[in-house]
Amino acid sequence: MRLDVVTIFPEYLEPLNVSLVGKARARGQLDVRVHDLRQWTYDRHNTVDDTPYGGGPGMVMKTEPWGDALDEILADGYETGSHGPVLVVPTPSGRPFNQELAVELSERPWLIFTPARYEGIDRRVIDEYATRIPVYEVSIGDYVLAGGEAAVLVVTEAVARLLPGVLGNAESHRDDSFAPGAMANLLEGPVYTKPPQWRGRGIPDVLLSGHHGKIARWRRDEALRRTTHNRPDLIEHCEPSAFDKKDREMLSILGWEPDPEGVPHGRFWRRPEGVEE
Ligand code: 6GU
Repeated sequence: MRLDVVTIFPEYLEPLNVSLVGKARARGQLDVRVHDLRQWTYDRHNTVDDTPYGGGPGMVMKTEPWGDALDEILADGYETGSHGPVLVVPTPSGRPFNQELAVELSERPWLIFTPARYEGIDRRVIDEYATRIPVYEVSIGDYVLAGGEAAVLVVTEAVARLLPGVLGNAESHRDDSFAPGAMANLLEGPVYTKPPQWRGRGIPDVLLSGHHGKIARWRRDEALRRTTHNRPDLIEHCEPSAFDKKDREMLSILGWEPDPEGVPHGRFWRRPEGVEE
């Protein structure tokens, strides 16, 4: 996979030399090219921004540097045999980045990222390239970052670990909490390793029992418990058929009720805190 990143802060992308992504690059599984947007400025001050039409606070990134950068990168890629580029535009107003989108992007041979600073990029740039190649405007969560570079690191790591041969074990993603098509998207429960005692704290007995069935059940119960606590929305959106008899027993203990009157599609529902029957 080829990755191009165009930014005014190339140093911000240094972490792409480290760990999983760095190793994938060293092995030749990822061809990462970070470009300084100011290469495509031609004035004395290397200007990349200007005031917004219509007024308002902040600055907007100018069309010309982005257009020249993207034209040159696309031409270079095509000349050197790359194909099927997509543009990934990090923005807090994008669609939520999730595991499904990570899988979709991991299936493309070439991603071009355009992390912006200031109030974003002049809209005409995105509209122009959307007539040529697929464009994904993505947000990594409901908060505002000062720029898209951190989002590029997030998306790159989520995508790179899905590439064939990048993670050690091909089995490892099937169980990911948010693997598409997982029966139920539950959060994973706690994990433990040696020593068996630490500061007076032991390991749950079941994990030392060697009883694989009981261990699997315990892990599932802990996943249901943690998901109830941290992401109740995931349980509310689950198809009830994702839950077996033992799941339902645990869900009941955790306060969930199956198929209550008035809940669409027969999903699980939990009485809001402090509301009595
Ligand atoms: Cl992709 N960019 C910025 N600037 N802020 C964000 C974001 C992206 N995703 C969430 N917040």
